[in-house]
Amino acid sequence: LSIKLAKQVLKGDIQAASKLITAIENDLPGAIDGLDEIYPHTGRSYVIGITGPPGTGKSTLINALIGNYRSQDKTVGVIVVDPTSPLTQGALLGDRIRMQKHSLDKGVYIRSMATRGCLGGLAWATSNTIHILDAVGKDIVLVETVGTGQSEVDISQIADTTLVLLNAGGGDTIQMMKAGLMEVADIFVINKADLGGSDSVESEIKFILEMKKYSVNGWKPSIVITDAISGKGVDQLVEEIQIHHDFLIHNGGLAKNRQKRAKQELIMELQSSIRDFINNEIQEGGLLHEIIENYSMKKETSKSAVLKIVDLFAKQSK
Ligand SMILES: Nc1nc2c(ncn2[C@@H]2O[C@H](COP(=O)(O)OP(=O)(O)OP(=O)(O)O)[C@@H](O)[C@H]2O)c(=O)[nH]1
Ligand SMILES: [Mg+2]
Repeated sequence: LSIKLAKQVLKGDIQAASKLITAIENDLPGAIDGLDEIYPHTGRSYVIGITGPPGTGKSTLINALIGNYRSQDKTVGVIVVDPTSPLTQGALLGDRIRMQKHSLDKGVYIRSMATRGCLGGLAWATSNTIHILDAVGKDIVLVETVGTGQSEVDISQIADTTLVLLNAGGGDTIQMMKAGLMEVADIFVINKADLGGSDSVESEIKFILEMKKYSVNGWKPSIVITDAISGKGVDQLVEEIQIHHDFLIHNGGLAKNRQKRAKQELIMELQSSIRDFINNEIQEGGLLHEIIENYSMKKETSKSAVLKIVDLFAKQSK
């Protein structure tokens, strides 16, 4: 089923994409086969991560960015990652409302993702959702995560360009530094400029950047001031994103980052397959059960037990 869906995704069928994403989210058997089908065809989309403290205007800014990219005739996919799903139904609803303007536009696809049980599951599902939106033909994929420092999804590992949003006042700069967001920003966005105080935050960031000499592979993070509601500064932000994109292309950073990302994805995949194998087979009657029993009765050495288990894992993975 997933392979059939994947083939439709490659033809640009967004409904098939949506179904495949659901299969991934629910970890349905065979979903991996669908991903394997599309993987060779990915790498066209440009992935932009938007993170920052809660309420800084990430969703509102995404709404403005969608407008800008659509006016350039680029298609857009949006993933809103919500690690605390059951508690924030309201927030999800809010995201929808803030991006509502674009909900009827066929060139825009918006998806919220929430945690499903196992650790690392969200990062895995998010990466694969990006692949699916890429394969279905979205030019730009925007990924929103809340940057609290304990976020399950490290956006800078996933995105080509990472935007860190903050506001004037409210101590966002300090919060941001604590959360380790200072290091991940390719572009700092000081949003809610209409409320004033942006200039002093800009000086603060410049000062910290100067002091710490942060640079991501030779890129010196830039700073853009926006008012996401009126859209002021958004054109300049899009320009800065383009400059960063060109920088990455020019020095080979884009390909390098993506290779690094692919390696991490495979490791995640491996970890989750091993975890599933253990969880499924450790119960009574499972393949692992007897070997472990034998080891506990000293009928088996640890070395031979491990070799047998690896062998079983290999057979089962086929
Ligand atoms: N004055 C002003 N308000 C803004 C601006 N951008 C966003 N807001 C408001 O700030 C509030 C939060 O905006 P969101 O876009 O939901 O912020 P968010 O960062 O996505 O929030 P979470 O997803 O809950 O972390 C909303 O009431 C927005 O209308 C801005 O540039 N100026
Ligand atoms: Mg939001």
